[in-house]
Amino acid sequence: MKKVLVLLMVLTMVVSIVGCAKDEVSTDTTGTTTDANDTADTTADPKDTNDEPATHVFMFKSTGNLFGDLMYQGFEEAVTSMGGIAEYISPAETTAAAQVSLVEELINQGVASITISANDADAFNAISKLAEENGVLLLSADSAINSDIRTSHTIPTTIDRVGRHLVYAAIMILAEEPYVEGMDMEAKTNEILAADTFAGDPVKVGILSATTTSPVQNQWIASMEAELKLLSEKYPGNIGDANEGSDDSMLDIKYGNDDPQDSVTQANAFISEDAIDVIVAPTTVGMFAAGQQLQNNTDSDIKLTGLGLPSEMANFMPTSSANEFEAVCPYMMLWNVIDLGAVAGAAAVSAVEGTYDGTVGSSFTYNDIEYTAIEDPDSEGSVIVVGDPYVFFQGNMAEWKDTL
Ligand code: RAM
Repeated sequence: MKKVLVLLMVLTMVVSIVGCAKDEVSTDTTGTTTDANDTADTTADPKDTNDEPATHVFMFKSTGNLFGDLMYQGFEEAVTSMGGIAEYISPAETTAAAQVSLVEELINQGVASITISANDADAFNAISKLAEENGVLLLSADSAINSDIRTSHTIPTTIDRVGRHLVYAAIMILAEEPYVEGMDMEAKTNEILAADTFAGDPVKVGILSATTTSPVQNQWIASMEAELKLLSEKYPGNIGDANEGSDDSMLDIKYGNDDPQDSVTQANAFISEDAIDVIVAPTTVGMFAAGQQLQNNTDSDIKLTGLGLPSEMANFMPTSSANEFEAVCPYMMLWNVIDLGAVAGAAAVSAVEGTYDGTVGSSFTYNDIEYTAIEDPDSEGSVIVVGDPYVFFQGNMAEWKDTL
C-alpha cells in the first residue's frame, strides 16, 4: 500500500526536485587526513618557549567510539598547532560517574583545561568548584555540561536543525524520495505529506538513542518530537503515534547506551516488535548496530536513518541511485567530526590564553575562520556553532568513507 502511494509521489515529485531551493543541511565540510589513532603529542613545539606548554584534555563519553577518536584527531591538531599539549582521556564505560572521577584526577594533576563530551549535563556541577580553585577550565563539545560551569561549549550545528532534518530524512526515505544534493528537505517533506502519501498507513518512528541521560541526544530527540507533532497536526492521518503512552511524544524510544551490544539488543527489539516503519538513531553507535541487524534480517521492512559515520555505515548504504532504496539506510546525516574537535580544541587553548572567554560575542580564530559565541537556544549559556549538518548519500559516500 505504502509502496504504491510512494511510486505516485516519486513521479509527481520529479519536476519539483529540479526547482528546489538550496537546503540548509547541504553546505560543505572539509576533511583533514591526520591519523585518528595518534595518542597525545607531548613533543609539541610551543610558540612561547619561556612558558611551559599547557595541557588540554579531551574527554569523550567513553573509549572505543570512532566518533570520539575523530573528534580527538581534530582537537589534537588544533591544540598542538597552537602550541599546547593535547591528551585524550575517556572512561571505559559510558557513565557520568566514571567521567567525573577522571575529571577529578585531571584537576589534581593540574592540567590547563578539560573539554568534555558529557554523559549527563549536571553530573559535573559538584566538581566544578575544585576545578575553579585549581584554575582548571571546564569546557564541553558535542554533548554539553551545565552552562553555569562551562567556559565554552562547541556544537557542530544547531540542535533544532539536526532534529528537524532527521524527521525529514525519515519521512522522505519512507516515501522513497531520492536525496538530491542541495535539496530543501523541509519543503520536500511538506510536499510528501500534503499529498497525503501516508493516509491509511501513517508513519511510525522509532528512536535508537544513546543513554537516557545523554544531553545532546535528548536535545535532538526533543526537537524531533516537536517537529513530528507539528507535522501530524498539519497533515492529519499521515503521522502515526508510535508511543501511545505519552501525550508529548509520538516516538518509540529505546536506549542502547552507546554500547555496541546493548544497541544490537535494542535494534533487535525493534525488528521483532515490528511496530515502527523507520529507526532514527541519533548516535553513531546506534546507527552501526541497527545497520548490522537490519542487514541480517532481510524480512524486516524497517528502514534506517540518523547520525552515522560514513566509514561505519558504508556497508548499509547504497552505492548508486539505482539501488538507493534497496539499502537499509538510503541516506543519513552528520558533519565533519574532525572539524568539530578542532574548533573545540582551539576554543580551549584560546580560553586558557585569555583571548576568548566564552561569553556571547567573544570570539577566537582557527584556520583563518573566526568563531563567535552566540546565545545557546538550548541553555542559559553561550555556544559555538561550527557549521551545518551534511547529508551522506549514494552520491558522496565514496568521497567520505575513508575520511570520517
Ligand atoms: C555518538 C555519540 C556522540 C554523538 C554521535 C552522533 O558517537 O553519542 O555524542 O554526537 O554519536
